[in-house]
Amino acid sequence: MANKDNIFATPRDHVGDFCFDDAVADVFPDMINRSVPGYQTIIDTIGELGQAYVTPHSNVFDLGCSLGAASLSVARRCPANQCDIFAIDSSEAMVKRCQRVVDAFNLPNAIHVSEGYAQSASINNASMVIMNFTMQFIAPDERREIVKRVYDGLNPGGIFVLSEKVQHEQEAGNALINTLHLNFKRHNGYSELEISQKRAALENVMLIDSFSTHEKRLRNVGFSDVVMWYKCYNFMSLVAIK
Ligand code: GEK
Repeated sequence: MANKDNIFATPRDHVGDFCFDDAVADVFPDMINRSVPGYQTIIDTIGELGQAYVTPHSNVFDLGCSLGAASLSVARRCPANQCDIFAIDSSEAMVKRCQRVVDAFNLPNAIHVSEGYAQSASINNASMVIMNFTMQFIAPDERREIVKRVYDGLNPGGIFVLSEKVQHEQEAGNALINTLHLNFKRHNGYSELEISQKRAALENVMLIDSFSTHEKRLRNVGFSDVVMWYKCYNFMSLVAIK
């Protein structure tokens, strides 16, 4: 069973910025499942998209892979030896555990795990690039450049799966989706203290855009279509097609 996330359960005098350290990596599956509505559906669908779009002898990049859930989903769904999957994360704690997870399975497609920044990943011969809730942790002024690099590294017809927490552009609607998400977290057993301390920890670290900001950025670098295939409260997943 996954370790329970109670990182923010006790009162803190000072809440520092959130970081992906050993404590977070140890409870990550529980944390993300109780915080992101539909996380497992998104992971399963990423595998299904891989099955449909990954072409023979191409590369797949999973930028901000954490423990490798999206990479594993693609590795399992694609025909054997179809692709090389590069799972990259900037957190040493995540990468160490991700490597352990990958080593524990005999997978039909290779997953190469490495520590690094999405900003400097060398993306080439890609039929699929995944950023599953990673862009939101990257400085807003660096986002366009990453999207451009993803576009340039994709083969024609390749896809970019971008999942993000988003804000609604009008205040009333934004309050509505935030409240629904808050209730989702309460329902999943997070206390008011945990919710408020985590919110404070993420305040300077997770900076979210609206759907239209993402869409404009993707179209601006050249993606021919942008499909929002998933949305629940303030979480969405897009597929941008080259
Ligand atoms: C999943 N995709 O389970 N470059 C690379 N990695 C980064 C960067 C960066 N610049 N900044 C943050 N990260 C995963 C879930 S979690 C989402 C992704 C969440 C990494 C960070 O270390 C963490 O592992 C991941 O992005 C974000 O499908 O915690 O809400």
